[in-house]
Amino acid sequence: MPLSGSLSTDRELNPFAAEVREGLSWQPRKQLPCQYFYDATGSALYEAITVLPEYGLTRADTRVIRRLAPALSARMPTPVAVVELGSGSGAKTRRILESLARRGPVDYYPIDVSASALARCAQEMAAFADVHPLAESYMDGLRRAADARLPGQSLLVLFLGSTIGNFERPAAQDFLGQVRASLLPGDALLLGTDLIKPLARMLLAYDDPAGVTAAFNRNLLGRINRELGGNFVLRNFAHEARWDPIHHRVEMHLRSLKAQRVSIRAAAFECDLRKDETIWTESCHKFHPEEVREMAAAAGFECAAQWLDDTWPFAESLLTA
Ligand code: AVI
Repeated sequence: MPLSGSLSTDRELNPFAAEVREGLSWQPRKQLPCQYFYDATGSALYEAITVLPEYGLTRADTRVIRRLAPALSARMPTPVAVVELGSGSGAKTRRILESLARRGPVDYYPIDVSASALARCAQEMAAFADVHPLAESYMDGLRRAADARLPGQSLLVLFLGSTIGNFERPAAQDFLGQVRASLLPGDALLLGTDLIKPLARMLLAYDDPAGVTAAFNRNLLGRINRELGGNFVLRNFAHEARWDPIHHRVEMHLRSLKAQRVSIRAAAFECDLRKDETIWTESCHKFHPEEVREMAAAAGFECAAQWLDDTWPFAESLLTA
């Protein structure tokens, strides 16, 4: 129950506190926004997830990029600027920049909220491109990079790692439309999407036996405790991954192991959780290759090529404006 304060003012003062309060007041089920997973602890846990044997997504993404880099760079009109949405340290992008750099000078705009990841990225990519790091939201960064475009320069936008799968489907569609609106004919978007695969495989990827994903999920409560003065007792919550067959997504939840009351000082908020009530923390949507092509077409793109990984079904789609 909110104890005080107006939501719009709070959002400006402390967006994290406002979103946590809003999410835990949500009916019929409580939820927390997944973008807050990534504090220093959460980012380190996510790095660990990407090398788990059960989580093949990142390895598949890297394999496909390695394979497509020469063909992709041959297709892009030069000179070219590369804009990466959520670059992290840019490790996967290296191959693409390397290939493009063989054809001429490249401007690279990595966009990420993590200043430390951007600094690492700038250092590592400096050998292949002029790096212009942007610590902004995806769309603000993309607009800024588009505004800085040199005459005759084409734009290649990278949205890798199936991050689009963490958006609700309507939001994903809307996002593609916004990206398209920032591009000109000849520009392109390379979009990574994780594909539907056997159920057991998808669930194990989000509920690994070593418990790394469980720790990643619970860390969201830990972050609320640390940054917002919450009093969540982490051992009172069990990690849960479930498949939603209607929306084609793995959902992550935190199940309350008993009836409990929690309070969050900086959000001026407290709420009760029933035994077995869950807090929905993330959705990881999975796609069919043809669905990606349809979404692209609805956003005004043409799907010029699609590369798939057979070991871990994953698609990289080249969408041209
Ligand atoms: C960042 N994103 C693409 C990951 C995913 O698979 O949806 C986040 C993640 N959550 C749990 N494990 C990985």
